[in-house]
Amino acid sequence: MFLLDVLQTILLFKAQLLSQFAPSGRGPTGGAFDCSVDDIKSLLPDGSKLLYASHYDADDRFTPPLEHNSGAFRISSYTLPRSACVFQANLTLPGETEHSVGVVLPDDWNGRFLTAGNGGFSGSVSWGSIIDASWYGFAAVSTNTGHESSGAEWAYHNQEALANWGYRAMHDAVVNGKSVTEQYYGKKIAYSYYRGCSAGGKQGLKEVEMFPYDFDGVIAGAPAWWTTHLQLWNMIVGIWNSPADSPHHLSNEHIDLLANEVIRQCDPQDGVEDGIVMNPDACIFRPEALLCVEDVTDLSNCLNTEQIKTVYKLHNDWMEANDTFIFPHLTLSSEWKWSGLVSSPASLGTDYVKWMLQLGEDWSWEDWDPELIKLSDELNPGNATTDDYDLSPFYNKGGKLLHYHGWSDWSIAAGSSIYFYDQVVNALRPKGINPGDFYRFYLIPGMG
Ligand SMILES: [Ca+2]
Repeated sequence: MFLLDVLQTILLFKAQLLSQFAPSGRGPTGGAFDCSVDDIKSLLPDGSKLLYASHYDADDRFTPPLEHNSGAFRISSYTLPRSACVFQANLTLPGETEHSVGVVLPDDWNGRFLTAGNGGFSGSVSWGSIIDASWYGFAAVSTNTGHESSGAEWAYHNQEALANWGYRAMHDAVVNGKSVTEQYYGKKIAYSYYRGCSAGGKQGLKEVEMFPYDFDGVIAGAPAWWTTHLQLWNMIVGIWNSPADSPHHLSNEHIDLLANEVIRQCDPQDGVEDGIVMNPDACIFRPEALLCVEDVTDLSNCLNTEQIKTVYKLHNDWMEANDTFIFPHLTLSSEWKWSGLVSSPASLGTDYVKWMLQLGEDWSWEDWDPELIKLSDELNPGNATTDDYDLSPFYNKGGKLLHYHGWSDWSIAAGSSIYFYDQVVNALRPKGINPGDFYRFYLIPGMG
């Protein structure tokens, strides 16, 4: 550590010295380096490949090149809110692998550093998030987590790629992003933050658990933290509602009918009729209000008894043999988007089994077997699950964690965040740590 500190001091001194002779390039006032390809290349670790670096004025458009961002759900064009240096580079990771990082360095830097998370199976730089951050003056970094793909095929027989996705790429992006930022501006970073939602929420918690010194503050939204169970749950709720031609299947019309009935019954129970259910777990809901009566002819406006059983299954925790709790239930008021999850077994689950549990492309949801839960726990692909609940190292170094989850979340049951919070409380209270001193958890009514 001492040697690293000395090295950093020398580099910073060099940067300050150089700044006196800096060319009038495009970069921060007084900085030692400008946004030229040569300068940015010199800031990167050995073995890196700088793909491009350009300076943009405020209101200029930046379009990430498709060839380096093919895993994005769609290629967008962004307006730079402030003048900034933008670059993308491939950095090396163990096992002769690499990941791609995008970096935005605003000219008018606020002295802080922000890392942005990803979504889904997370295979592309989150350009929108880091460009947004530059509006506030943050220097910001995002990684593609080691692959360019929104699916999970890359994980098949590839433990290095799984480790990159699970935690290695993110940590590497933070370490190198910080180093580049401090060299570029010739100043130490005052504070380092993280922001991410869904898969990004999980990445934030993983950092808190594995690399507590990376961040001073972390915002983890709706974290997909329980990878080993969540991905299977994403699929099993669709299996419970399959096949589509069975009497127990809830069609999209029936789901809409149910969603409206939940709001009709639950909204007023919190005392304010505003279309929002303040506390879904406090609502007493009776789906039987939707039961088809005898001789009804229009079956699209009511539910049969088999469909009511499916509703019960979806509104209750996933339990397996011997009362084993696997995953929490979908909350009341999450029904508005159930069609996106339960219409058929979701690829978030089937892709997970095929490529991350390594069962291959021939596996289909009809092959479901509860033994897969055990396999998932044993493999814990990429060590991505964040179940090391003892957050005391992060607390002890002064870190702050802000965690939120929408009560009406239809893709990651809100109860999984409640469960996580409770486990942290169980881990920290006996150590004399009051979680409220550094960890705030918010459930947000109406947020999906
Ligand atoms: Ca209400």
